[in-house]
Amino acid sequence: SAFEGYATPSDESYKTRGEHAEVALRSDPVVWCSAQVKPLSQAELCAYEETGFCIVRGLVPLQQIEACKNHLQTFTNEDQLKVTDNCRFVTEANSTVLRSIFAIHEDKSPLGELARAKFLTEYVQQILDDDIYVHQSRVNLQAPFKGTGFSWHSDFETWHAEDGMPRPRSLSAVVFLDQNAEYNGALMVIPGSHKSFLRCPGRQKGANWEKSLQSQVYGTPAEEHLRQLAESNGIKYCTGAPGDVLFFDSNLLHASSGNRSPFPRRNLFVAFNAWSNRLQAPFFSEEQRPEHVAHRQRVERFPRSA
Ligand code: 6CS
Ligand code: FE
Repeated sequence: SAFEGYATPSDESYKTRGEHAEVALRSDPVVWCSAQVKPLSQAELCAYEETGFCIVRGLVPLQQIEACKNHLQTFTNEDQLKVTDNCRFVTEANSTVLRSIFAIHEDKSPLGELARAKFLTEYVQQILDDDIYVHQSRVNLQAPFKGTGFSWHSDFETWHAEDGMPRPRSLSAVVFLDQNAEYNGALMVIPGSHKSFLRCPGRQKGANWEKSLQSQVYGTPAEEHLRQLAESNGIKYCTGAPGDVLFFDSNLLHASSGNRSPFPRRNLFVAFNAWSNRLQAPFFSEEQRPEHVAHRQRVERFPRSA
């Protein structure tokens, strides 16, 4: 078969990176807990289950947001110029403009503290109904005039293929540090798309992540499948104010246009995985991505009832 030579999970529900693009159904739950009333209400959980995301307005105090932005100013040009292989700083393609800073939750800084804050993790624990840990964290900067955005993708597709995440029992918390508007690269989502699994065409050779973090090619679905889903479900902009937090399922299709505005769009992304769903060998890739992109060793467990 097209998938020979790869480690495979016990079933092949989420096979991808084969010869052909294909639409499959997600075979796992979205909300893993049953009746629970905190912090999300039953109605909010239902909406999350249906759409694949929810936005909690004003969750992070503005003082804390300001401290994070002040700290971001300390990442200077010097850091940008130190960009080398296996480095946690990623620039825009052919540029020294900073695009992403990975493993941000490991810093002893306001950003590191925010990424591990209980008022975030309790939402994630409720939805995933398990102990959790940080699979990946980053700040995406979408610099004024220069941010180039992200192609349509499902995070889980990449995490399964390239990082060996068995199932989509994971989600991202996105803290808006700046106003997120249509004109500065606010995230776009296809509501409900998390219930399909879009098998992506083509198989990368070698270290795909070096390119994909700047501009993704492998791990992007067929345009025809994106069109079908967007036609039936629509596209929604996740706009909001500093301190708002977007929680979205790891299999929700999302993208962002570049930022041609004079305003930055800095967001903190923290991807949480269920403790029971920790990484195995990559399912559809020869190479394992580095620790700062997909944590295997440096994992701190956040217990549910703590
Ligand atoms: O490759 C990854 O794991 C990352 N790439 C994107 C564009 N989103 C999810 C994740 O942060
Ligand atoms: Fe993503």
